[in-house]
Amino acid sequence: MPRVCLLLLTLLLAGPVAADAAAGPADLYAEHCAACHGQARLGGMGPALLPGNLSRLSPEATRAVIRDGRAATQMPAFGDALGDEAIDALADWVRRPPAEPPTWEMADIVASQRVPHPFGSLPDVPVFDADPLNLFVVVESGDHHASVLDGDDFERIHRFPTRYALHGGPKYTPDGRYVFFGSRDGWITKFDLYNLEVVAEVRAGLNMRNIAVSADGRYVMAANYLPHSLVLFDAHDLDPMRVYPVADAAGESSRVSAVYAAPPRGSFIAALKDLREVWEIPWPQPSEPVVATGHMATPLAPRHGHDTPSFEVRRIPVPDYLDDFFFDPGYRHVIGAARGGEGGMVIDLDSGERVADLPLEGMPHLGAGITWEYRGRRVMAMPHLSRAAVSIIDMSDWSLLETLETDGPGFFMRSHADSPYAWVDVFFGPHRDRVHVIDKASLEIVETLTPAPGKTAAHVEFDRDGEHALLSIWDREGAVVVYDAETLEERRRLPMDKPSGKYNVWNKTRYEEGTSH
Ligand code: DHE
Repeated sequence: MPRVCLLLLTLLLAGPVAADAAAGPADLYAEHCAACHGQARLGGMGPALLPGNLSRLSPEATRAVIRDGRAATQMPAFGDALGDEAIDALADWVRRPPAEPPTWEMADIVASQRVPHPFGSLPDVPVFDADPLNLFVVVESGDHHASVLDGDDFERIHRFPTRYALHGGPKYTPDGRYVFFGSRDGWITKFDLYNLEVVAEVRAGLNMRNIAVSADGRYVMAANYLPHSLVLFDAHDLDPMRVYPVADAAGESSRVSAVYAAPPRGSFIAALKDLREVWEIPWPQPSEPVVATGHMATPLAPRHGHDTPSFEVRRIPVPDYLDDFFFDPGYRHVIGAARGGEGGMVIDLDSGERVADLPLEGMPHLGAGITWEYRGRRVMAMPHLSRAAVSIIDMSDWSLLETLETDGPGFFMRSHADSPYAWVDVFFGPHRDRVHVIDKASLEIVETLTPAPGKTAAHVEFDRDGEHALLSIWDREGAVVVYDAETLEERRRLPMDKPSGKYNVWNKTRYEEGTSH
């Protein structure tokens, strides 16, 4: 039974009266919240619960989240289990600063680093016969492991334990040899896919959002919720290079929503959660002497639109907070949305101007967006986290082209340039065991699959040639189901422990249009 369900069951059995009468807020926290948010409120599977991280949440909204849960997260509703009094006390308590303010500074980061296999010390030849560019890494969130699959015959090559609660997509070096994982509690793990070994690890923060790897594979940037920072690493052995405290000119600090690599710009782009700014941080270009690497698989275009020195911050003021965002393929525009907002906005990253508003009510999941060519123009499509719909936007004028009704709100969407179909899951609601297949030419749902009745089906990833689509059965007794991407027939079913995301080396390193980056 999933942990959240166990928690709920315990709460339901305990009942509201017992919870109200017996316990103070610290005890309530220890009993109901600590498993996900950490004993010291520093975050774990759930975010840190400290005043600095709750600044955008009013006291009433804090109570509402505890009572009703939070859409599109693992946060359950405690309204039936805790009485109003207990909820008020808990909401008030998590908004108070802890006796010892948590810190995680450069010295802590340095002390956390371990390098079992320094860069260059392991053989440069894969220990397996499979095509190293068609491997899949599958994150199994049930028992915190990852599997490496051969993308041609779908045999499992290796399975290894990961840090607790990995979240977000692992990121590859451009040659596909190394993959970097990020965990919610701040660990970055570098794994050598040729030798199937963890080669370096470091803890970037206490509560991390995600990581990005520069297009030349030389630098890793980590985005943190706690502390409010970005941290730059040399990718070779994960040596920390620089901590960027994230604050505006007045000293107001912010969590980082996420950081991404923008190869055509030669920079990292970070969106901030509590400040109306986007940060752009360029990495050194090939002509600059600091880059000395044999890993340059992707030629870099010269930077455009700015002349910020390497590793310095260019601040781009934006009209609203960006909780969730997406880039056009040229990385000229960022398409962003605030979680509580009524739509999205398009911002020109060179001028910083808002060039369009997008009519996207119902929490568009922009991070899951994909694009394709449709009748001579590029369109982008995304599911909504609180609406049973997929929106399709014409990127030539940012108009809404189509809204497809689905069987429930979705989380992930996927395609491949060589596939006629886009896949979207139904992640929430009674039909969470269904997945829709959309014809990219007619913009219609042409098939709805139910691979394991009663179990959540989510997150698709294609193989290198777009011939197979792999889908997760998101359950402790789950599986990765391999479909023929053209006939939509099932080819194989590989048992796995709550497989969440799957990441194909070729599609990721080639920035394939149908997948996440
Ligand atoms: Fe995620 C990616 C944010 C909840 C599973 N999620 C991401 C990314 C961000 C993000 C910014 C992109 C990171 C990257 O790849 O570099 N996720 C958020 C949230 O803000 C949200 C809604 C609340 C939160 O808890 O932080 C959230 N995410 C979840 C879940 O509840 C999911 C379903 C289960 C889990 O593991 O926590 C979940 N998120 C994922 C996965 C990806 C992801 C599997 C990678 C998708 C990909 O294909 O790249």
